[in-house]
Amino acid sequence: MTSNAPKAALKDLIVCNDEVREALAANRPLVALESTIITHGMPFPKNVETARQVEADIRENGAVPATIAIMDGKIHVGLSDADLDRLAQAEDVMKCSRADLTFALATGRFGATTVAATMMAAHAAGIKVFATGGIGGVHKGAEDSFDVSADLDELGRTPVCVVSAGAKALLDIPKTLEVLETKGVPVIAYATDELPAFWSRKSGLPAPYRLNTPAEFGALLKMRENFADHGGVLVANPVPEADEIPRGEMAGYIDAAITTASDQNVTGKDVTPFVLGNILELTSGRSLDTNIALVRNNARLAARIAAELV
Ligand code: PSU
Ligand code: MN
Repeated sequence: MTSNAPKAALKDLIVCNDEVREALAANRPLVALESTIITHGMPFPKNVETARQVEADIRENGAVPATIAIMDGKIHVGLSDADLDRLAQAEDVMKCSRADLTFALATGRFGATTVAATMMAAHAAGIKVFATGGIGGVHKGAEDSFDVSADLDELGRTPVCVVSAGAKALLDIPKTLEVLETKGVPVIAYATDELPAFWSRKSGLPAPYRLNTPAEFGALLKMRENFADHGGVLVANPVPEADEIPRGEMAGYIDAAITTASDQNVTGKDVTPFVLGNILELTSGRSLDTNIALVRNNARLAARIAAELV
């Protein structure tokens, strides 16, 4: 007789590499990394170079990196150099958010994990801190398209600390903040009063909260563990000044890229990769340099926060 009881927990689908397994067993600090940024956020070969560089940044700051991707029907936590190369160069890698994970796993497809799916995997593996570039959020025009990233729901339900450079400025940031508040997600800027906007240090919006040191984030996350059902925490870490593209300048590129996306009927999960690629062209690659700088900056902070939790 077949039973409807769940057969396996998500953690049974997880394969950790040796370094991650040992770090978990020894309670050493770990930082999860997503893979959509590699496959859908940056062009080859800068994507692999950046992925390796970010792993090195995490190590230099005292933590173990755990890049997450779907391969051969398993959720891989911690990738070998060979796996990272395969992923970065593979042709049709699925962009996997919560809705896509089972399909990628069941069909054995290559899947890159978004913020949402990376949070799910990190939590199942026992990793509390995750570094990314910018989270997905409420898209401009969402009142018509209903395009709201699953990242926001995941932040509302899964207890992982996500270190970002804020929401991507191509989103409707005020609406994104409203949804995060509704879902009970604390949004805390690092050492600034203004919410950063990915490529730019400023968004024109005050940050809901501010903390100034990794130790303060550590204390907050430990407090949060008393509320296990309270979901994630979003850290908003501004891109270093030397690497930013100021908000006024970005606004023109973003508007142009969104207009092109809508003229070409790009919808749904293709919107974010398309707009990022278009902005890269419009800025002759400068947006990519900024993107790399902010991801590295987030990785360093995430490692220092993770070190506070062990
Ligand atoms: N930040 C980047 N590049 C990216 C993304 C974020 O700098 O490619 C990805 C993340 O994986 C994020 C996803 O979770 O875009 C959001 O996509 P969507 O809006 O379709 O949910
Ligand atoms: Mn979407």
